[in-house]
Amino acid sequence: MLDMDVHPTVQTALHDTKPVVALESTIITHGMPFPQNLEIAQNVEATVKENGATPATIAVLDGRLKIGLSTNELEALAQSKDAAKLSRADLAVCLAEGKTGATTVAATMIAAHLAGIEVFATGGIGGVHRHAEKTFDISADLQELAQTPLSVIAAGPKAILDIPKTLEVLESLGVPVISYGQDHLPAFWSRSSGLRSPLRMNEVTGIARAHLMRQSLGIAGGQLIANPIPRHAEIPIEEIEPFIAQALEAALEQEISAKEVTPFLLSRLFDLTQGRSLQANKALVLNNAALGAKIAGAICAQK
Ligand code: PSU
Ligand code: MN
Repeated sequence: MLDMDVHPTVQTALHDTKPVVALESTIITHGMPFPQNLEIAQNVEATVKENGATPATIAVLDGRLKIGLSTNELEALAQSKDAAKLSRADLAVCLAEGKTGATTVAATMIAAHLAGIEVFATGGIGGVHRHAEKTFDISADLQELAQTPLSVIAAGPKAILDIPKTLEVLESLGVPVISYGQDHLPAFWSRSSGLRSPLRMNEVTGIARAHLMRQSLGIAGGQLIANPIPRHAEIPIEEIEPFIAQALEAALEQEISAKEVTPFLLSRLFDLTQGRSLQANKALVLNNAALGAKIAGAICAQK
């Protein structure tokens, strides 16, 4: 019943067991403003290629599941104002109704896995929101990491979340959280969350080995690689925290809930930091794309 449109470059790479890196599209439609979103999405694809892998940006366009977008499709998606935000809960309905939507981390993992892709690079994952004990707002991304076998490269949970609770849930779900090259868990715009990372790995080859080992053990789910933002682009946690507090207050006042919470907070932070949050976002997502390509390459080499 499902028939995916796998871009020819992605199809060839997968057929030849060459490295492929999946990329999400909610970051494009709901995470960044136009036209910077398009420029960044194109740069991310170019970075994956420069690091020896084939990029596959994933989205649903007019009811078709796209694994890899053409130049025109990427442009159209970046400009669209009515693309839905698709997580695990929404994917089938969007496809069944012939609509258009951007995939979150959760939905991108599902689609990438269906296509046979094992590595996925993004900016930040969803997690446990602050005050989740009242709102119950926990991203479906966490459950997805527990069941879909991808290595996901992100810059750590965003500091708009409750990071200690996010770590606890990931631990309960059996998701390895591996910080790349440092002891502390990074927190998206900041290199350190101030919390110790559950795991640390320094080598791409080791990360690839752990990915394949998990498969050999038959353990469901993936691994989360937390890659710290490059030093030059970092916004230290003390600097971003007051802005986060303001953004959270605005969300509460305007009664923002469910899927709107994350996009609302990101857009408020963009305004409050006068665009600095977006520059940081750009640097970290490019950094993750490069690491993702290297991990995908190492996995192919070890197969
Ligand atoms: N990180 C960003 N920008 C984003 C997101 C993460 O820098 O737009 C998106 C991702 O697609 C992630 C989603 O999967 O937010 C999480 O949304 P929620 O908290 O509603 O599950
Ligand atoms: Mn949520």
